[in-house]
Amino acid sequence: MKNTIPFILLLFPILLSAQNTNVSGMISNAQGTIVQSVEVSLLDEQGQLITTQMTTNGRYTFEGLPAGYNYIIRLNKGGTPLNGLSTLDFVMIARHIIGIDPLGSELQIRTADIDGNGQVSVVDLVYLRHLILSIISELPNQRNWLFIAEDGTPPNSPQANSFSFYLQGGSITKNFLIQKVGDLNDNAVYN
Ligand SMILES: [Ca+2]
Ligand SMILES: [Ca+2]
Repeated sequence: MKNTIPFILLLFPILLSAQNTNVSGMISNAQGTIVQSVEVSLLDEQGQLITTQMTTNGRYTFEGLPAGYNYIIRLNKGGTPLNGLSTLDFVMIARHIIGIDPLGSELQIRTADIDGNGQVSVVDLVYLRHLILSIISELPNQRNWLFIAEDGTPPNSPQANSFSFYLQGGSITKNFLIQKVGDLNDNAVYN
């Protein structure tokens, strides 16, 4: 019994930090505009859904999470697949493929990679053309938006909008950039 109280005092900061283990963040686009109505899901490391919420004023918060585990954040947003897509985007991707006007940034490359296979090719152009001409009504894997973690965490696969991380304790911030797949000139409506 004599040793119990110091032991509890020793544990107290750990218990306190476990209770305050939160993950929160902001979703914005490349222009810095906060983006509403993004569905943010929290999954355990086996991929089982723990909880899901929609962003409020571009922000999500998961509170009171047990520390010392791996988690997955999965992001999604609804809306029409054609949002922001036109022949101008088609031309920009085509010019990249034939080497006239290569796309510069990683964000642009990932935006042009419509089927999400990790490279920009004629296949991506075919999907975009078929969508614009209403030959297809959805992009491959119904993947209309892509997300990039501000802290550089890579997605779990090139196609995935899910990101794994280890929660050590305390509160962490995970902000994400959202971009419409295929929208190279960035004229999609976000909100
Ligand atoms: Ca591709
Ligand atoms: Ca566009």
